[in-house]
Amino acid sequence: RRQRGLVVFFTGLSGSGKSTMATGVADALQESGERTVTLLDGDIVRRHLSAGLTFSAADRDTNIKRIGWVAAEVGRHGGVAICCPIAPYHEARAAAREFARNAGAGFVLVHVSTPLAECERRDRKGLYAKARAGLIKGMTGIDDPYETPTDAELTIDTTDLSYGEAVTTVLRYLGNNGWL
Ligand code: GGZ
Repeated sequence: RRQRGLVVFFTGLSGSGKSTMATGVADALQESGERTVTLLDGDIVRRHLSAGLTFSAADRDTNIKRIGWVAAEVGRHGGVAICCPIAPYHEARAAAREFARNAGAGFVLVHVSTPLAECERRDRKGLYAKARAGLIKGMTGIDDPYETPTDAELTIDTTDLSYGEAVTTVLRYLGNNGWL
């Protein structure tokens, strides 16, 4: 019998480790051969599904609702969708959860809670430095809001975690809750 669909939705600041963890979880599930996995990575979504959207509050919400809707459709058909946008607003995250619920899919919100200071220390794309210098406006965590989730199934701070430990934490949660 086909397994129930699932949406694993990572949220957190730029540089928090969301995308890395999402990729690791997606690879592990894919390799297990048990489930078909669709990874909706932030960068790729913004190049295709959400091409043309800005980082205004309204466009961020549109982006998250599109991701949430597609993820729920994947879940409707028994697949696992893994998403990793910043998703700074509670309301849009709640809408994504509701889409999944209406599609009969599970929804696991993973808050990647790595603090701003650590994300800024990593600054892999140099965006925080640019934001501090005033070259970029509306950078999440600097001069744009991030509403900390109060409804996350899992909260993971990657500051002192290896890649393997971070991925294992999510896989263990999914296993313990009957998703694997
Ligand atoms: C936040 C920004 C911004 C601003 C460009 N604020 O580290 P990254 O580079 O790869 O991840 C960030 C990505 C965020 O896009 P999302 O689609 O995930 O955002 S949202 O969920 O809010 O719609 C960052 C880059 O885009 N980026 N400008 N102003 N991140």
